[in-house]
Amino acid sequence: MPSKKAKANRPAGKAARSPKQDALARFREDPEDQLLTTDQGLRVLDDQNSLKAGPRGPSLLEDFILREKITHFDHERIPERVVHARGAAAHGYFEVERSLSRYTRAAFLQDPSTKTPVFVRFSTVAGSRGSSDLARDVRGFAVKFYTDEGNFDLVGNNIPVFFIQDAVKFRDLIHAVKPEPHHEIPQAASAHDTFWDFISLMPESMHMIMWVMSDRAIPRSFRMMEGFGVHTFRLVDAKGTARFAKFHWKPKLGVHSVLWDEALKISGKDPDFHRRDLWEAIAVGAYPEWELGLQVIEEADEHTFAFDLLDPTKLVPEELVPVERVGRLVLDRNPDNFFAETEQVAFHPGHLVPGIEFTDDPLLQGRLFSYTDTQLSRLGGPNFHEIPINRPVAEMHNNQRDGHMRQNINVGRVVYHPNTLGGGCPMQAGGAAGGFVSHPEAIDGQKVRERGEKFFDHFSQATLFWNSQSDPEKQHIVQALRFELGKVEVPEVRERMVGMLAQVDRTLAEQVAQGLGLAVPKLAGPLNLSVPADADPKTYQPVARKQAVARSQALSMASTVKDSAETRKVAILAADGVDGDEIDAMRRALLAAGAVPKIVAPHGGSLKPGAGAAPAVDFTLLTVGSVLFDAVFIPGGAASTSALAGDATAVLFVREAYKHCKAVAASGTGLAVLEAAGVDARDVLARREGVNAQLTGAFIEAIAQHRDWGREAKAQNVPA
Ligand code: HDE
Repeated sequence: MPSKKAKANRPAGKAARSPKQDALARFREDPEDQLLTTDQGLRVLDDQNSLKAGPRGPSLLEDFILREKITHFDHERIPERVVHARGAAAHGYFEVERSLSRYTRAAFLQDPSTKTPVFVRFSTVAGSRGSSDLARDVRGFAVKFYTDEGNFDLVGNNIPVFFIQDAVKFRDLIHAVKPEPHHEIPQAASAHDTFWDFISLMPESMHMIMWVMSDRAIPRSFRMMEGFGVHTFRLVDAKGTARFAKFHWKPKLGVHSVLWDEALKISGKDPDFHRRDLWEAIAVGAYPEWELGLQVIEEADEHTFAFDLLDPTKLVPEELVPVERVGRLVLDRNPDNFFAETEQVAFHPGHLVPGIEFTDDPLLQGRLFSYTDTQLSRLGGPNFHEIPINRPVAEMHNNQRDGHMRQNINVGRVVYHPNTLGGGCPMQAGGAAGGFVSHPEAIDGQKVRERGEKFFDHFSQATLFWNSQSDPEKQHIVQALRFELGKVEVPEVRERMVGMLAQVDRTLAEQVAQGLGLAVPKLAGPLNLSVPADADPKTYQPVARKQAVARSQALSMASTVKDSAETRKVAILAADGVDGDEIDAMRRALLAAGAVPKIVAPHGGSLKPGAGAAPAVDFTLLTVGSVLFDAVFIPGGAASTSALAGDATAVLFVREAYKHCKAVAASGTGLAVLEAAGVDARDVLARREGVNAQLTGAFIEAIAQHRDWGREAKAQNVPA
């Protein structure tokens, strides 16, 4: 009966078939043309009235249909992730460009014709499930590869280093950043006392702090983020030769961010901004794409660096070890159901395949315990690997049995090994049949609670990061620290933090201090107060080691890809009387460049044109803001532009776009709106004579550039 409507209810799913999609298809439940039933398959007569003793009588306990409905509803929630609770995900595939047999025996990395299905979940770390996408935070970038040899999970972040060096401090870090326990304030924010109190005592976090205070922590889109495996991993080839490796994801669209002022406003206008962006891009077929990059280091070179490869607060500068681009990740299908897939997916850095292994990084070692453990309470028991999204496409046979919500119906009487009654099955594979062989790393050490000597160089790479930033990026870091520390109430914590920043860079500390109304303090006593009880504090203090690289271009977003306006959202600001021909000319050019033009107007429906065709309105000014767009175009049409010039919301729209250094263009009488907004037409793209190829070309180029940072200092004075 309602098939047309039911179809409109479905997400776009044009993705090519894959073994994982075939497997998931068996679990999809589709109500199209079906009758309503209970969980037992009993057809439901009437879903509007409970069973009562007479029309006005009490409900009857025997109404098993009512009881089933309410009971299920009462148990719809599961515990959210302790960290990374807020996320969005998509399906896709991964393929290598050419065989990686020179590094690894992993089967899915041998042949460019192998398309490995993946499920990728992006997330923020600190906030709850319902928090804003635009929090200043690290983003999770977790990839599950469904390979023929079992699932491989690369559970990384969009920042290549981490706050702490040892898993033993993770709980403390997270307790410090989460809302304070007495009043549960603030949500999804590090700008509060407990976080900075902890950080001010942990010099090892200073490199990561530089990254999270940079614009990397407020991405424009998940599609415009880098990803990193963070830890050093091991690749092992068919001969058993092991090499160290760092994993990178390089986005095709480049690495781009929003400004903090935008982030704050987007959180109000559209807290689902990143989630929506990912969904919409995939739904229209603009599939997000990344290249897989590898930094490979011979085992013999392990100790040749100024830093320790096992220290997760350090990166390997690309100038020392270049990133080889080796494969392609494409996301081409939205999930059918958020809970079933995005919420129930369970990642684990210990999900490995032959040819990829972890190292002794003490942060990674702790993670190997945590991820299975956390699923036991989050997903309710040991059978979470049987949930459709978590099932491998590789066959799974073992003697694990029973437990909550077991799905498999294991046949036979033999549930142990060795056995004769089951013919010895399932049999051990052995290395030749693909059994996982752990790299026989030599271990000879004393049992100690210590860390490697080079771990104590806490500031050199923080300084490297700072020195590698462009001036606008440096300014944003200073502003971020002024904001964050400005929210700290205890003066000693603020001061201590500024003292710590002075270890990274004097100018940075001075600029932050100035904003806070402080002098840069000289910290009295040891910098590192997280010292083991019996250790001599002196041996635990930061030591600077000479680094081989003073600046690294790859660390600055200024050097990212800026060659495309694809998927960029452009607001065409218009009102009744607009010149429809100008809209058409600009819209055609934008669509040809892959951009997404939308008409924003004072009212909905369609506009009465001054010339040309009547444009349909996509959004009213009330429901959006320029912070939700990458660029603004104001076409001419005397009645339209005089209405907009007199409309405070429209004027604010333009001012904000200008202030946020976005591409702004105006044609014909559109220049009057610029004037009303106090925007100097020479600072943007303006053509009194109307739209021509030069204007559209320059506008598209400006959009591809992402922002005109040169405008920022001047634009600060625009009231918006
Ligand atoms: Fe995680 N982390 N983590 N983490 N992590 C979790 O696992 C943990 C760390 C990362 O989209 C949890 O299933 C410990 C570094 C991502 O589902 C939990 C330590 C990096 C995700 C957990 C770390 C990450 C998680 C919460 C320090 C970057 C989201 C729910 C020893 C390399 C995955 C869950 C998704 C999730 C523990 C540090 C990345 C509690 C103990 C470093 C992307 O198990």
